[in-house]
Amino acid sequence: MEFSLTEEHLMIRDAARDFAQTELFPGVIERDEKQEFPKELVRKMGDLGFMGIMVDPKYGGSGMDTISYVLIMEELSKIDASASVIVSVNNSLVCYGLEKYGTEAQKEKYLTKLATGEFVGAFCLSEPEAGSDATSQKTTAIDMGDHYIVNGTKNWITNGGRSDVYLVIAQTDREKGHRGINAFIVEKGMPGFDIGPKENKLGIRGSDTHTLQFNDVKVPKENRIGEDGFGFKFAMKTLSGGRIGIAAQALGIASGAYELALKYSKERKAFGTEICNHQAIAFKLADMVTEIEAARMLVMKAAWDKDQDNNYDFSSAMAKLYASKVAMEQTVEAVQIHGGNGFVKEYHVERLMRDAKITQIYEGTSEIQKIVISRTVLKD
Ligand code: COS
Repeated sequence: MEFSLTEEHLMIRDAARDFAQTELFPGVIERDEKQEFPKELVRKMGDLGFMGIMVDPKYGGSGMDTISYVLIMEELSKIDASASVIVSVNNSLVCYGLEKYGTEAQKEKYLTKLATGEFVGAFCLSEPEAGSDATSQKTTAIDMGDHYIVNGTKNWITNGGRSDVYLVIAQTDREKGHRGINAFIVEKGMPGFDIGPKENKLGIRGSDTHTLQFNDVKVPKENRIGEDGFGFKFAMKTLSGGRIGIAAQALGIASGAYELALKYSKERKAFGTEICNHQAIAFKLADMVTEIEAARMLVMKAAWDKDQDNNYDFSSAMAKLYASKVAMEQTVEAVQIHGGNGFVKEYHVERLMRDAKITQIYEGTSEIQKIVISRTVLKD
């Protein structure tokens, strides 16, 4: 058992904290209000190596471990969960998927640019009728010999209007069920690939979420990822790592709200003393910090499992389930500690509360995580 972070981890965490405070913080309220994608900040995160954290340096990545990834995600998410979801999707759904399962040619062509932040990536699994029920893909990819013809609609796609590379899951052979699903690399601008309107969201409003339309899009065969029929397993394996990123995002949202609440409680006075001196508030802080630390342990365990090459389907599902619950509950508490000010944008906690909700929904709802967890414990 080793609970301490290495010197290198501490340096990485400090660098992410510094970036979040100095670069993300200044415009975060405005970006949330205007639903503005942080284009320039994404470029800066690319320069810092945050867009390809775990990618091998030979493909332009930072070559760091998953512990480093969650440390960065936590720090970014304390300040701006819209920026951190861009990082999470690019790293754990797109870069990881390509590095682990892509061909050398695909890595050369796409991963090298995604890992540096020159390109941004999106992961396209959800459909109007296939969110949790991910095997029910209606999008089709018909095998035409040297290419596929893709038709269908994808929903709620993060980075949807801002990506250069889209990993698209589609059904090639319906008879084969989930074994007839494939994953493809679709490039922005391919004829027949259209980006629909942007969603007007409750939270993570600075991230860019769209419906995507595929009308007879011709995708070369060399853009298929893995063997024929590997697409559903590709999606599941990739999402297991994605869930570690979202769990770390939830942890960051919760700890960001806690830090604000702690500071506020030491400044705000009521009944002749700072409100932290009232047990009603002190006990809330005690619960918050305990819950957040428990979530941190689960997030770190899942990251450690991935770094050790252990199976992390189970630990990532538990980390996401628990950290997202903590994020939702503790951001509500942070608003409560702030009282009337908590309801006002300038105090930041209302945004964190709105941002927390999505962590219980995307990359597998809490109910899906319970399916994964319960199936594992009931398996034998
Ligand atoms: N790694 C590798 N393979 C996996 C896997 C994983 N983590 N999870 C499932 N599979 C495989 C199974 O082994 C099975 O393959 P075989 O039949 O060859 O053994 C196949 O995938 C289908 O699995 P299963 O029968 O369990 O499918 P279900 O339809 O019951 O669905 C859940 C399984 C619910 C876990 C899956 O659909 C899921 O994760 N849904 C949520 C998707 C999601 O996160 N959506 C959000 C979109 S991204 S924002």
